[in-house]
Parts: sequence; structure tokens; C-alpha cells
Amino acid sequence: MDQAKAPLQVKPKDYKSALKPVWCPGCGDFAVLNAITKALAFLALPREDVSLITGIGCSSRIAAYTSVYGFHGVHGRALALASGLKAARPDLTVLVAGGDGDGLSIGGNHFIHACRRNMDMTYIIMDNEVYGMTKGQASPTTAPDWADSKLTPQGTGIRPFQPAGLALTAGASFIARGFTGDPNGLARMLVEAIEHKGFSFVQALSPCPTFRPEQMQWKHRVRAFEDECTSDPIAAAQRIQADDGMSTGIIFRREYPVFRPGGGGNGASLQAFENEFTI
Ligand SMILES: Cc1ncc(C[n+]2csc(CCOP(=O)(O)OP(=O)(O)O)c2C)c(N)n1
Ligand code: SF4
Repeated sequence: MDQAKAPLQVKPKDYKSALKPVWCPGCGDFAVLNAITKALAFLALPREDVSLITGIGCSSRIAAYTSVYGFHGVHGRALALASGLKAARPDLTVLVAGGDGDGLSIGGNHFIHACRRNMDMTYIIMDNEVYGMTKGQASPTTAPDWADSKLTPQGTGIRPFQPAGLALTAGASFIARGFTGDPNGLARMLVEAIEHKGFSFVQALSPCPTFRPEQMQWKHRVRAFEDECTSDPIAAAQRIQADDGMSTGIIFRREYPVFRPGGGGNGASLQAFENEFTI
């Protein structure tokens, strides 16, 4: 057999770094780390061919806990960093991760444009409906009547984003929702997300037992979507709207032109990509 093509013999632990996570006991982010390393081992991806880009937040520390190339960036800019990396190194498998605050507040604009640009990368939002790192403020996915934060003692009174619906409207080509209480299911989902050609978005419901202890009850509320994944955006929108945000599974998957700066299939060039950022 050609040695160069022999499949790598790797285990999930091979994708972990020597650093011990500083997350609180019971934090859902441990399971996301396990799911990512399981998915990478299943795909037997060489570590030097994978990068994990993050923003800032408890969840964004995840890059340091893996052994693939990582960049712990600035708050809300993980997708911008990742887009630049993918433009320069289209051969890399690019994973992006962070919290609901990082990706939907300060990074919200990057999120919607990453969805529509459809570069080939996988974005995981670890959604705990709170800013964990800064000690418990409301985020764009927090329910309007959550009143346990000193900043919003009567709740925010603002309807939360529905991340899957937002991704669909913005043009994402793969949308899924997983739960850290089912790390194997989340790992299988990540395998499909990574294999998808285009921008794949995975919302991982990831409890924060420190600032949202009530989320430890999510395990009693989460269930699988009854319907199979659809390629019809209207059906996907109806499914998302009819749901309470607690159903898991791959919701939507469709082939859209993938933006490949530097001469990719849809004719986009690196210059066209740079033009997007010209002020
Ligand atoms: C430009 C900037 N603004 C604000 C902050 C403060 N800050 C750090 S993490 C964070 C939010 C973290 O929440 P989230 O992204 O949901 O992640 P979690 O900690 O819950 O995993 C904020 C506002 C910052 N680091 N940089
Ligand atoms: S504060 Fe919440 S999100 Fe941050 S490490 Fe602790 S449990 Fe996890």
C-alpha cells in the first residue's frame, strides 16, 4: 500500500492538548471539546491540516485545549479571522467556535455575512444563553424574562434570536442543532458538518451550570426533530419556527455555490474577497 495514503491511526485524545480546561465542573463545553476531537479522529484528519479559530469567552478557550493549529482571537471576530485563513489556505479544514455572545452580539454581523458567503468551514456556537466569562449578562439568545442578572433585574424584555432561523435567512447551506448531553450525537453531526462543502453552522446547546443552573434541566427538554433533514428552505423555516429551540438534528442541508477566493468554482477571486472589506 502507498504509505502516503495509509489512513491515520488516530484517537480522539490525539487531538487534545496537554492543557487542562479551566471550565467550571459540569460546563457543557467539555462535551463540545470531546465531540470535536471524536469527529476529527473519525475523519482521521492530520492535525497539521486542521485549524480551530475562536473569539473570546469561556467557550472560545476551546482552541487551546486541542492539538490542531489554533488562534484564540478577539471578541466577535473569529469568523473574520477564519475567512482570511481559508482564503489564504483553502486546503485547510477550518473550524470556528465560540459563544452565543461572541457570535451573535459583537460578532453578529460577521455571522450573517459568513452564512451568505458560504466559504467551506464549520462554525460551532456553544449556546448557553448567557455571557459566562464576564459573569452572567444576558446574550442575544437569552429569554426576555430571565431576571437573574444584576444588569437586567427585570429581564431584558427583548425577544431572543433564533440562531438556526437567522442562519437560514442569511443563506447558510448546512444548519444543525446538537446538545452537549449527547456528545456522540454531536460528534456525528460535526462529522457531517465538516464534510459538507460550504458554510456549516452547528448550534450546540451547552449549559452553563454556574450562571444558568436551571439549564441542567435541558436534558429533560431536548429531543430529536421528528422530520429528516430538508433541502427546502421554506420547510426548514417552518420547522424552526414551530420548534421551541430544543429539538436537535440536522435541519437543513443544500448545495450552494462555495466562495473560493483565488479561482474557485464560482469565479470568485482573492481580489473580489479583498474588495468586500474595502472601506
Ligand atoms: C471588544 C470586547 N468587548 C467585550 C469584551 C468582554 N467579553 C469577554 S467574553 C464576553 C462574552 C462572552 O460570552 P459568550 O460569547 O456567550 O461566551 P461564554 O463565556 O458564555 O462561553 C465579553 C462581553 C471583550 N473581551 N472584548
Ligand atoms: S461560567 Fe459557565 S460557560 Fe463559563 S466555564 Fe463556567 S459553566 Fe462554563
